[in-house]
Amino acid sequence: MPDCYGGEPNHDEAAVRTFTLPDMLAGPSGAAVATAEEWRTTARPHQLQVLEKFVYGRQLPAVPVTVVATVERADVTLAGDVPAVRLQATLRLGAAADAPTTDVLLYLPKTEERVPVFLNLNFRGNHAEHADPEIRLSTAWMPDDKAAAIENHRATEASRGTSNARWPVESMLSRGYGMATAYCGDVFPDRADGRPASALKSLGRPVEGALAADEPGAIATWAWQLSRILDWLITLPEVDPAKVIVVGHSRLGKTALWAGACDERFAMVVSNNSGCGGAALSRRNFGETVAVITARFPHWFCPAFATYADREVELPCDQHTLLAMVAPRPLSVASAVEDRWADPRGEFLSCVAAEPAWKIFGLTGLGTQEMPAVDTPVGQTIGYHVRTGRHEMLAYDWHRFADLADRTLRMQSPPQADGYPAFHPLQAPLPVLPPPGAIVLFGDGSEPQPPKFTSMAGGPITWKVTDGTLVVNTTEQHANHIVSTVLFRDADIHAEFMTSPEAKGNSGLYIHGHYELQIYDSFGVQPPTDQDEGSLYRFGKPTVNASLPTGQWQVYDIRFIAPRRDTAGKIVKPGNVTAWLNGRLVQNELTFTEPRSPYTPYKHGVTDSLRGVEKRLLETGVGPLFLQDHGSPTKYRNVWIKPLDAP
Ligand code: GTR
Repeated sequence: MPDCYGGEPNHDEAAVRTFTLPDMLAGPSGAAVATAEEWRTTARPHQLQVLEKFVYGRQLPAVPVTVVATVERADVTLAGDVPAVRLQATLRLGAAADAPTTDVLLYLPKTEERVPVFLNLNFRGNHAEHADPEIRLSTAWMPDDKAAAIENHRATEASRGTSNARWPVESMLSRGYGMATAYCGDVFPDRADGRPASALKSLGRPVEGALAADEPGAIATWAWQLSRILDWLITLPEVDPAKVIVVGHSRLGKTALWAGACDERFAMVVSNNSGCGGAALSRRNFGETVAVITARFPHWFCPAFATYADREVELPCDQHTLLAMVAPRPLSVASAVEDRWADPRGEFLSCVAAEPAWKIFGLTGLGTQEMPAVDTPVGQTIGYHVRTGRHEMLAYDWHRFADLADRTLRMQSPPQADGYPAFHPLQAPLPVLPPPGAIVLFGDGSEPQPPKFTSMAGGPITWKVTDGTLVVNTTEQHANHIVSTVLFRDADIHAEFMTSPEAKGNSGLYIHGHYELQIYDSFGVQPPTDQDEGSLYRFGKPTVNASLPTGQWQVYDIRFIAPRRDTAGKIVKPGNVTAWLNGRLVQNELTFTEPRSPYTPYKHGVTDSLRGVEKRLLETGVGPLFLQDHGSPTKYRNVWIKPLDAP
């Protein structure tokens, strides 16, 4: 059946051909490289050239960037009382008389610190991205578009804010990110005959007549625009120059990937629904094809790409090669389940195929080969999700990009000093499979095993196992905690739990019986305190409120580094804890000393058995995990401990 564009794309998974992908780790000799050093020096440059030659065209040169007149700065308050600084600048790209200009709009959160910034190109002008009436109205050519109130190829006052759903400035600023954008049409009007009006002319490239096979097109020109905006962004004192993230949706997602491949100064790269010629594998004949895209948009790629129409299997690269260019930097790839034209599975498989480029750096990319369920983000240094709904870039997607940036660029500094492996736990899909070396205290219900816990008196537990979950059996004293039979000093701890509305869902992971990672119904509480979920109780509030509502499965992953004590039992080196809750980093190497809770099981409901446990703990630093009874029938499953040392 012909699609709305007149092509005949396949949308039947059963009709997808089998294919072999070219080895993206291959260097110029054809042999695959095995080390990060060889990748950087031989294979990566070679593969980048292959992408230039066959897909996007030669990279365009850097040119001097100057601000026309002055940068306009204004203090503003955005919706929801979000204080911000708005910057608008017109940048001249190059010194040539006909050098193009581009208008950049940037919102920054109000803070003394340098901030990470998301930079994206937009489709309809900066004024369309946000309703702020002070945003300069673009005067550039635009495709006619009723929904964006564009008439006779020009924006109108009614165009303001028409793409707002795609640019959630307020919530990203609240998370500490700056947001920068510019109109792609400033450097290449998006139409088949846009070339003569593009920046290519000022760069000395041919704009008419037959073009060489590797002549850059619109995508390469837009990617060049992104790099020039980056040249300027990193000069701003408010911007963290090592944390600029390039983002793009659809054709501009293809562009973001190419910009990130060509310019390693982009600290992270985000592709949203980029599809064919973006994240999706070309060899998979599903949705848009090379034939369709190069016929409809002959100006996007270099001429060579079109010659692979209907012979994608002969391409010397595929789109996983493009994704691999991002390694070892974080990469986020987002699909939408109804956006079959962009081939969500092909985008996911491309991430899977690119994984070896992260592995070579000792990093986990996706860490899974299984396509996740809808709205279930997966991955470590590569983040992937497929959202409910159609071809769009929504707040949900942006929050997933920010989650990845939070984990990788911002606060992520694994406790290297202890010599333990990086701590980027996989928290989806649930239940999570235990990693090698994990000792399962209670499983996910698939293989029933007796829980590896005792009562506080050292006898059998009275908590019930119901439908494969372990449910707190709460007693009047709220001291019917259970005690793991597995002892550890430093460890990674994983627990999945579901709170009940009773007694505010109170429970907790009581590590060594001294330090409690709080479990509590804290959904939506702002700001969360050091007694809310995600806190190390009475030591530190969570960095964000990552708590989910009662009745939903939640997941904690905790890296616990025990305090060290001298022979008199005095702490000589504080402990520290890093914790992830529901995909968010909630504690980042928080240090702690002597326990502060008045309710520790060694004080509250103490037994002879526990006196012995505490004595050994103070002498050796080794102790159990307690699951807390605090009056609420919290459910647990999939609780494991991965000891990090063998004291
Ligand atoms: C479509 C095109 C896609 C995608 C999209 C967009 O028409 O077929 O490859 O790029 O446009 O950019 O919105």
